[in-house]
Amino acid sequence: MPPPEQEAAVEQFDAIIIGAGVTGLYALYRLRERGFSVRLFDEGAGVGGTWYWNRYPGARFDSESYTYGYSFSEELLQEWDWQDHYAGQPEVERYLNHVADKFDLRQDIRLSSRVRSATYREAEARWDVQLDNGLRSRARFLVAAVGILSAHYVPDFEGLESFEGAWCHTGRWPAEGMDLAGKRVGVIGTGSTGVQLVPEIAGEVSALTVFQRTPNYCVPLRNRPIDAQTQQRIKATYADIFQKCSQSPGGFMYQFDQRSAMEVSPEERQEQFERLWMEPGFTKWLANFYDVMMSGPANEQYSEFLRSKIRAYVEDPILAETLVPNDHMFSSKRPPCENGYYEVFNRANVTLVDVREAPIERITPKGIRTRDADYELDVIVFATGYDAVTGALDRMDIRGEGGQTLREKFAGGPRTYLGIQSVGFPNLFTLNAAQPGGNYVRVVEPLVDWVVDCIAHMREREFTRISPTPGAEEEWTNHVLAASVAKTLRTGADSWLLGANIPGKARVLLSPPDSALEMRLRRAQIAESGYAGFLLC
Ligand code: N01
Repeated sequence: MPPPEQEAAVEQFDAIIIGAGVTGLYALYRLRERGFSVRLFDEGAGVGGTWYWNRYPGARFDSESYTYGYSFSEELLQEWDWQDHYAGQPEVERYLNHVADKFDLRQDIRLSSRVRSATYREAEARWDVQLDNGLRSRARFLVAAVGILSAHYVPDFEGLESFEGAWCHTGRWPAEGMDLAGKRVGVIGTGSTGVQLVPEIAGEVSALTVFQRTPNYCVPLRNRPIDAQTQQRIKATYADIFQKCSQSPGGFMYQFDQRSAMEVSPEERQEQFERLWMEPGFTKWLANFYDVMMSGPANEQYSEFLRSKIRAYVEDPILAETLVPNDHMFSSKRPPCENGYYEVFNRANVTLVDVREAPIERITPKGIRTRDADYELDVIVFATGYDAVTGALDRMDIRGEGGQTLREKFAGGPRTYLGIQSVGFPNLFTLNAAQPGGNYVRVVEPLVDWVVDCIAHMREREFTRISPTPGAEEEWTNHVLAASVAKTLRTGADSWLLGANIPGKARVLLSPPDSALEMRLRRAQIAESGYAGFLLC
């Protein structure tokens, strides 16, 4: 217990939110609208979460801007002009700042405020939250809106501290930028981030060395500016756009072609593959034959189609083969959307290093040493991804009933009910573990609405504590574990979704295995039934 003078300085709220990304901002808006007192803390010096931190050149949406924006305010929808079909980071950050200003959210946000610990005080059924600077606050409800991909991961390469040049992780790209002009730059990682970054900087640097461990199926984004007429049409049809998104499994505005790729003639199949190839964004994935998204011959056909596209882009056939994925199938990971990625490897100043063939052994003062060679570099960029979902929770010391830590509880993967709550951690909502993959804001808005309705329901009934039943948690966790070992496309690749990118991390699905649509319907049923599977008292 802190001494009484410190105790008096502890601010009290109905809810504390951690994270000022798209989820946290919306949760703040909704909770305040319902009359709750709220405080939101974020480590960053600005709002935006992912869109604040990921300032690397090329960072951009892979969902259409107008399907990603918030849907809750018609005024916001009508006044905001998206510039690009797939907005770049600066535009998205401007948008989220506009939202924070428009809805007067900043008064309840404390930036540059990293949460160090959160401790559940059983006698009061309240969470005690402490920041790095020692400031403490307390609230009945704790909403962890810490993001799926926010705990950036730098592999533990020996010798990094000896490197004489500059280095950074893409998820911590400095606001003032990195000085890359005329430099010898190494990029480690060829996931969505590396694939966006590489073509943006290739023309600016003197030499670019790309260290690839696993090649991906990258598809052309085909971004373009939104013209005035299209802008008008988008604004007039928002209701229709969001309706379409709400009916699709992942919150995108596309529906699968209900035909199997294998029931049409080879010519018709090829014609559709080629036609979709010329279209923007995820149409190639989500408006394709439905079975392209399932293990089996249709997926094999499409994977082979994409391999042929990669081979056509890259002039040197041996280099092309290094860029062609062979160890996993299309759609087992979210496909990176590219803008000139493959063509970059035809440039004289770009080198591809296959680190599966010759692994990185260490960082030296002058650059990177692989098993086969030394690469002299002025700058190293780590596009090496994230300790997904649990990483951001683990970086805080969250303690529930009996002093149990969430870190221990989630050591074998999240043990939750619906991803939302865990036994032993009452009144804590882990929103980042409850988000199925998909079009982020479309997935998050209904989830936040559900949690805020639940909190309002508790206030109405004068309940002070909510936690899952042990049976509900057990059943859900088993459901996730079963999906984690089932032979599906999703489990067929070593991705962050399974924790497979972090050495020693349990291989378990980190997001609900069910689609966003299924999760929304399931949550609605649970709320209607009086929150079956939860104990409210
Ligand atoms: O991270 P990743 P990301 N030695 O984990 C490599 C979203 N996103 O930041 O594949 C050598 O996918 C690693 O190799 P491997 C999107 O959902 C969206 O790129 O593990 N290499 C891989 O190549 C995406 O899925 C957008 O063999 C090492 C790379 O680093 C998610 O974020 C834009 C290594 C990491 O790829 C994550 O994408 C960007 C090592 N020790 C991201 N460790 C949009 O378009 C790791 N790698 C909206």
